[in-house]
Amino acid sequence: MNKFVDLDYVPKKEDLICEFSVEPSENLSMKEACNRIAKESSIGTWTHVEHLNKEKRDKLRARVYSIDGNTAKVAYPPELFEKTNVPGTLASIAGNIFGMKALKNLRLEDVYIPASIDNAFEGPRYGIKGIRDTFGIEERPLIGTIVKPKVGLSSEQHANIAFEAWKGGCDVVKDDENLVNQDFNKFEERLDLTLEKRKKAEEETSETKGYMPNVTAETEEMLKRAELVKEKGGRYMMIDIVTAGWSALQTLRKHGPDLRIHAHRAMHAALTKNKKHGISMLTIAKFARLIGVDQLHIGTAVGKMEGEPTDIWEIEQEVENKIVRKHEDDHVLAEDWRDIKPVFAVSSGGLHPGLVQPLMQLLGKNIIIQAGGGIHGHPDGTRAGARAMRQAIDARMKGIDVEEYAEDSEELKKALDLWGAGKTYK
Ligand code: CAP
Ligand code: MG
Repeated sequence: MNKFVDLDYVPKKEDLICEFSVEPSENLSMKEACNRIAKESSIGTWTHVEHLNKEKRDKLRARVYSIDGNTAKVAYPPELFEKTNVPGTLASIAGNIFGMKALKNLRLEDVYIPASIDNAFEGPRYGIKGIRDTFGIEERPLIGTIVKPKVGLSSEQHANIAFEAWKGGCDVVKDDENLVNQDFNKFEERLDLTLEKRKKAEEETSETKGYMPNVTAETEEMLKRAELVKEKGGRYMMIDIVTAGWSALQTLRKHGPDLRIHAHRAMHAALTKNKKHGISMLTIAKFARLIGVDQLHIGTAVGKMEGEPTDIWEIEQEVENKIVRKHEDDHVLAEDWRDIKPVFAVSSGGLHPGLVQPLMQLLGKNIIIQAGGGIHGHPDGTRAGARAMRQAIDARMKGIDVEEYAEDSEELKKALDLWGAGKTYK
């Protein structure tokens, strides 16, 4: 009966493994619920269908090989998947099963991706090292800002604010996730004006600066915008990976120009926020790394957006390390990323200079720290806000307490007076 549950099965290295948290519907055992998950996500349906012979059924069926409390591990034979097709793969392991009446809740916690799938993808073009080399910044976190207000500014205002941020000490400036090609701020005009200001800022500061224009759009249009960025001398493109979709991201990585990819994750929380149901951010981050983004928003723990410190730390380890070890208690499967480069983790959302210390205490130096409100909301404006942010990072890099450092840093002092100094992460 429970043909898809085989607790004696030892998964093969070639299998794709999923770890699920499962809450069966009333009157259904965990074992039967798991059976249905493996069945629906591989070769089965609600009733027996005779078209596959026994040999094929044995070869292709998914197997639940471990059930521990509400955690189940399922092994999928690699033949089930078209190796280069992320949407197709997710339609199996993260598809119909979420809607089955048999389950009250279901959460895909992690996926082990076998070598056959890894090898089919190129991963990030630049990765952490490539990005650090671009800017010639070896150790400290990169400092970024999002031009604020999110939308409503003209292209000219946008470019001027970007200039102020670069001048004050930001390395990268990005468009917001919902700024695309609106009438009040057209993509091409914004690109031209902002790149002009980037050049000026580079000349005046003798530092390399990055502008991350949001190319998110219908796929063909997105590719056109990406080409435009390349043509005009840009180094980056930004994409909203969840709203644009996996297929669009694959296309951009494979057929888009040679630019660094900044991945914003707007809408991820519709999938990730409910701890009992949906898909973990860890899983989303894995597929983003596999396809090949260079920078990915992972959360802050200390800022305005939801996210437990441990979860965010684990996501950082997952995107940055070559070998990820299994965390039995936390639903993290072991992974070997082989030749796939590390992704630069981005922390953003409600950050300000007073939060740099606790943030770096949690995530270390290999992060891109972004602040929108926490830079443009500085009492003396954007340039001072960027200075304050840079001072806060310098303080942490030198191991000096942020409040002590602020005694000789006017901009930092004003930022701390306004927003306070968080000493440790909550
Ligand atoms: C940050 C931000 C980012 C969020 C998204 C915003 O601005 O630009 O989109 O960080 O969250 O619009 O909120 P502030 P996450 O610095 O002004 O908060 O990075 O967690 O996906
Ligand atoms: Mg934003």
